Amino acid sequence: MNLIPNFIAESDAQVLENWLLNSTKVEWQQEHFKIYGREVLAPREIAWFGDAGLNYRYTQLDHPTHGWPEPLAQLRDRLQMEIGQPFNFLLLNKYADGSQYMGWHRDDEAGCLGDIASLSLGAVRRFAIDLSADYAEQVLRESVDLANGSLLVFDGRQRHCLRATKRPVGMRINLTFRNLAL
Ligand SMILES: O=C(O)CCC(=O)C(=O)O
Repeated sequence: MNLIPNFIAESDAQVLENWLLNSTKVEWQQEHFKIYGREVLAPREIAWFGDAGLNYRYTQLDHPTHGWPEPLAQLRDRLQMEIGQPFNFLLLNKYADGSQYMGWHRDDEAGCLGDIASLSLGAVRRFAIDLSADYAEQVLRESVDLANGSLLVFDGRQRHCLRATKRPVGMRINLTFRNLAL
């Protein structure tokens, strides 16, 4: 896991956040999941982009892609150059306040290869990851506070989550660039 605190400048983070909130190209939606037969509303909103013709299917839902709008294509190009791996899919998460979160999970479905590059915009939120080796007796959890403009590169096969908080925090948007096996 590698944290780069100021991957993008505050002013660029603001421009990107405004675009993500206002562009008609970004279709935010709150998904429903079925858990033990019950319909549950996800405690966040999502949007997604990727190379035309892909479909990231997880939690039994399809996420088809139709290409990259300009500001996101630029960011993907920079990440590919600096991290040295391809990214063909982007999942965005929007947390309205501290009550919204992401539970513990792994991103190993649908052939997600290599590392995930995760850019944070807006409120500081705590991310936790379980770095324990498979079958280890000792649980090795690490937490990191993700601030505006920071980039976290991590292995999506390791369990991770975004904590809820009772602190009065504002909105946060998270961009997770991924490489799906074709
Ligand atoms: O919002 C975050 O930083 C976590 C996102 C995440 O866990 C995911 O997209 O898989």
